[in-house]
Amino acid sequence: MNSIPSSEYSEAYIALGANLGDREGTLLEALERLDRHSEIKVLRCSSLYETDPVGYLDQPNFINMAIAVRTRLQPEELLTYMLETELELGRQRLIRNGPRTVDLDLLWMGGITMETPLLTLPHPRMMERAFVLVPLADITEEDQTGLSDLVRTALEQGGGKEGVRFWKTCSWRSESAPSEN
Ligand code: PH2
Ligand code: MG
Ligand code: MG
Repeated sequence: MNSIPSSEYSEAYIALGANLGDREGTLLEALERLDRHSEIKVLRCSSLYETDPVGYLDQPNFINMAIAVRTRLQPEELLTYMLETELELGRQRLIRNGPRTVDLDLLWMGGITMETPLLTLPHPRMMERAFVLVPLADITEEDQTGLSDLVRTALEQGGGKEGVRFWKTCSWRSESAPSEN
């Protein structure tokens, strides 16, 4: 496993999904909680998409989106904070691939590959899922680690955007927005 020098920032990509309760509100609250961490900054967010459930079909439609963050955390530290955030927002794990108030999946982190009992990077199923790829394509243009080409190719070769419908743009303040002071 390769670790990142503790002084270095990396850019990480996270997929978010929700299909119970106030789906959009919960996703935006997750963004706030990630950004509130002193070592995580949310850089960009994709549009929000409404998506047909994949895998386990007898459940409500999801809202899915993706974000890019900058962090000095190690991958497993970031994942641990993501899992804590899921729990704080009411996530329960009852049915595999089943309904959830919020799901935060770490997809890609600075192009590194790793496999531990807790975490595999890149995320092993990300390139097969339109509900991950379509949002991701909104925010990978700036990426310097090869993710943009991988996402574009996977979208061209896979089933395209089937089951994924634009819902609304993300209202998260962008990095370049003027600050208040
Ligand atoms: N997540 C799953 C299983 N199926 N389907 C959609 N549309 N969106 C998801 O986020 C999703 C899913 C397991 O994490
Ligand atoms: Mg998931
Ligand atoms: Mg998950």
